[in-house]
Amino acid sequence: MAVRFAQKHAVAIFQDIPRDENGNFIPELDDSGRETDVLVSDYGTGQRRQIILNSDHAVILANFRDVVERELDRVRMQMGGQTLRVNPPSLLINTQTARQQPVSRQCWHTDLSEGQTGYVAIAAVQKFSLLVFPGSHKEVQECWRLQDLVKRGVISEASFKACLGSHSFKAVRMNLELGDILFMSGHTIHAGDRGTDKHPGLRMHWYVTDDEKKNETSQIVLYGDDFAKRFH
Ligand SMILES: O=C(O)CCC(=O)C(=O)O
Repeated sequence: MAVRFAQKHAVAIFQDIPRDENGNFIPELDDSGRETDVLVSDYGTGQRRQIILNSDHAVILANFRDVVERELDRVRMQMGGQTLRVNPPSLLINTQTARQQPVSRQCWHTDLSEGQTGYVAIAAVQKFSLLVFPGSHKEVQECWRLQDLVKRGVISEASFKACLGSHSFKAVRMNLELGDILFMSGHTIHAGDRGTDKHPGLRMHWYVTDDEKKNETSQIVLYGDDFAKRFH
């Protein structure tokens, strides 16, 4: 039932972030054709899909959700996170028509931006995999700290690049089975993996944040090629 529900109601999520012919990111336009602060996303073949489970969907995987949310709450309290809130989860699914290959990998990103603190919990309803750079939240936070120093004129762009370091990072493929829960900082770099043939890989994502989770996904290419090229 949950697979059929997700196949019917889930909508495509980003796959990558496109650039124009000059290599620049492309701003979305508002109704009057003016550029906004939001960048255009690339949804690829639209096979990675999600639906946010709000109160209208209380019966969808209710027992599974209940068990996981009790665990999330226990972790939240142990982390002293009285101010943190568990946002309604998203149900994710990989779709594939008879003519399509399985979904391909997403671009590297973090789920929360500089201004948002909290963590992400991902629970497998069916087996699936995710690509993660463990510990990369430290690199991301250091990059933001240095970018802030550049913005305030404390260090130069050249010092920023020198301070980023040359160490490169290799992603780890996390294979999750039914009931496994992966916890990571909202600033950990990761990507949805390529899919498995004819397998929906149903999974649920929760954001545990100080404020209501808004769309704060940050693709790491936005921090500059010098930062992004170290993660592969
Ligand atoms: O495919 C997945 O489970 C990962 C999706 C993801 O990381 C995201 O949409 O932020």
